[in-house]
Formats: sequence, structure tokens, C-alpha cells
Amino acid sequence: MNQVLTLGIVCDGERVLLGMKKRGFGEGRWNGFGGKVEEGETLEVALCREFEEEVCIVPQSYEEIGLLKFTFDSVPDILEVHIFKIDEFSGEPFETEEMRPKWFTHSEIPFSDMWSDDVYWFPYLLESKKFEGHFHFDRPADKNHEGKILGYEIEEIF
Ligand code: 8OG
Repeated sequence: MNQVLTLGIVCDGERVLLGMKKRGFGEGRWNGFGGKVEEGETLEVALCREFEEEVCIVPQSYEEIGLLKFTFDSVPDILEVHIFKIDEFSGEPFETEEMRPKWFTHSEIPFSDMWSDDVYWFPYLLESKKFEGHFHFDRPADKNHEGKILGYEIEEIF
């Protein structure tokens, strides 16, 4: 079964807004904000709902800039993550039970404390280039183990 998720990164000039995941899947890592798209929701509605729940802001101006597919050895499921670049939002970023937000300049982005694939595709996002990518891992991530990238491809799309 394919699982569809959103992930939004707020970009404000030289800064990006990330959140430290405080609990659950991805705990202890910095990431953008997002999550599973629920039945009947559009990607945009799901994105805005997750932002409001996780960091108390609502995206106002955004575009889908990337599509990432994640596959795993011996698992038929594909994870499809739609990446949004957000240029404007309403409200003020606020810490919630799930996420602690923090602004990072481009040169400070903490890749060693992020998902291991992020270092490959963040440059496209930061340069506002549309992209598609596929990462194949040895296993799906769980709480204690992220899985190892066995292969990947990523390309700019026009
Ligand atoms: O609802 P939940 O917290 O489970 O959603 C997971 C979030 O993590 C969702 O926004 C999609 C995102 N995500 C993955 N895999 C990866 C990844 O490899 N890198 C990054 N940066 N985010 C990911 O599911």
C-alpha cells in the first residue's frame, strides 16, 4: 500500500524553520513539519492542518517543489512524500508537545541530526529547483533504527 505524506519547509530568505521532533516517529531529529494525508484530504489541506497542529502557524504562500519516493528491501509498500516550500505563513511559530521550532541559516542546517537522505535533496529546495527523487533503504525506519540508504536517484524536473 502506498502511504502519502506531506512535508513543508518554511524558507525566509537565508533562514529555514525546522522543528525538533519531541516524540514518536523521527523523535530526536530536526525536520520540516507535515505528516500523513488523511482520507478525503487534499495535500494542501493536510499540510496546513499539520502545521497548525505541530507549530501553530498556517502556510499562506507555498508550492509543491519536490516528490520523494521511499522503498525498502522486502517491503512492497512505497512511501510518497510531497515536499512543499513555504514562503509566507500566518501566526507565530510556537513549541507544541510534538515539535520545538528553531530557525537555521542555510549554513547551519543540522544534517547530522536529520534524516540521512535530507542532505541530498535539501540543496534543490534551498535553490528553489523542482525535484523528484527515489531512495531505497535496507529497511523501514523504526524508533531505534533509521535504515541504511542502499541506492538513490534524484533529479531536477522542469
Ligand atoms: O505523521 P508522521 O510524524 O509520522 O510523519 C512523518 C513525517 O516525516 C512526514 O512529514 C514525512 C516525513 N518524512 C518521512 N521520511 C522522511 C525523510 O526521509 N526525510 C525527511 N526530511 N522527512 C521524512 O516520512
